[in-house]
Amino acid sequence: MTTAADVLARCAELDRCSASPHHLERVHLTPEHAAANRLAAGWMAEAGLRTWQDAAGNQWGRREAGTPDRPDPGRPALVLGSHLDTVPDAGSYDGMLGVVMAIAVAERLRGTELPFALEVVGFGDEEGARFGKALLGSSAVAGSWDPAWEDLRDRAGVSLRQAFLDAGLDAARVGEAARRPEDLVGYLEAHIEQGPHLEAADRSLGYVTTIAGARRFLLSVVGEARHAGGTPYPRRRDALVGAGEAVVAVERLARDGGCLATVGRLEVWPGAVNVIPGRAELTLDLRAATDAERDAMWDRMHAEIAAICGRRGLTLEVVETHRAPAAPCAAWLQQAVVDGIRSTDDHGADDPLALWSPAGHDAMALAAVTDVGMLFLRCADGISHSPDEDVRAIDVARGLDALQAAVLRVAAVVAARA
Ligand code: HGY
Ligand code: MN
Ligand code: MN
Repeated sequence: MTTAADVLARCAELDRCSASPHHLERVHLTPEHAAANRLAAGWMAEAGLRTWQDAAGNQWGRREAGTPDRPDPGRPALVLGSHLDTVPDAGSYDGMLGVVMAIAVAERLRGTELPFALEVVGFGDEEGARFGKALLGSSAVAGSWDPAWEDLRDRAGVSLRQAFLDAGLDAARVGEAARRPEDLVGYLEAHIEQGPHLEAADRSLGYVTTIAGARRFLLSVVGEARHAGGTPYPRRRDALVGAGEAVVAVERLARDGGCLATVGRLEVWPGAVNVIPGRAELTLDLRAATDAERDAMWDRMHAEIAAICGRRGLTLEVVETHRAPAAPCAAWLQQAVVDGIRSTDDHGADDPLALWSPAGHDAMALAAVTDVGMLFLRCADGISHSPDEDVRAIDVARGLDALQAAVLRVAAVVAARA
């Protein structure tokens, strides 16, 4: 039986599939992504799953309903999984833990009769780190693909369309990755919390009620490059000072307005010590508990940043690079996860902790095509999107037991419907 130690060892093995030997970085449709898919496929096959890579670059495994000796082929599938891509300089568990736990649960249930097929998926791009648009892999599966995304370019200027070709895929065929609602029972994702609440409550596990919808933008502040010595202040249109004032306003508005906004990247041109910056580009990631709160906050932020630029003689260019609606977890799958947690010896397991997720997940894309549920695991100090990401073996052990019990709870519900 696959143990928590096996899961942690596999997450460590996946760390080797990286763009750099010095830090973990694995983005969509790269050789390291292909290597991670091959590793996951090998573990899926060892768990008795048939494996394939879909037209969007996601890695899949499937066992049929019934039992290995008496399969009931072609039944709708319960899908377990998460993502295999990472942010730059990532931790080992955001995404990968959920994929490896899903494979472990499939292996544990190998001989168990199920009224549905069981599938495991490793999505190829949840973070959006390469092309700016997140959830590319799961959006393809949900049938939400936008062909305009194929013109998106990474920082080296490679288009998504070309990246498909480089990976041996064809963007024109991405529609083949879409799944029909009638072929799916639901989707369950185990994921680290990426926040402090489980640790504060001294719990291994929690269940997710809803996943916040994020909007992401690329804001360009345009001024005028001029001589740092010869240009008096009244003649300056300094793009960096304007962008800096905007960054501080973003934090103030979000903090006062109960939202979460982050400027993750700021770039300045021409970037010379003795030149007043003529252009500054900053990314904005904006989230809130509801889409309405998020959208109202964007309107306020946009107006204030525009006013800052106006006062400074700067122009503002706005490109929205990503938008995902908030996704509620289906009540019956929340209940299955609750029952799963209750089956463990977690602290407070008789009354599992409900959490909304400010972090985005593939489940929010899958919610467009099937019901979704999520199991959260404690992570050290709530840290994520950092090499300091860490999980305890006991939490992974309890998570495996809870996910396995949740699958069996779903099986009981589905069997009762028949
Ligand atoms: O950004 C997020 O919330 C997720 O980790 N992609
Ligand atoms: Mn992430
Ligand atoms: Mn994630």
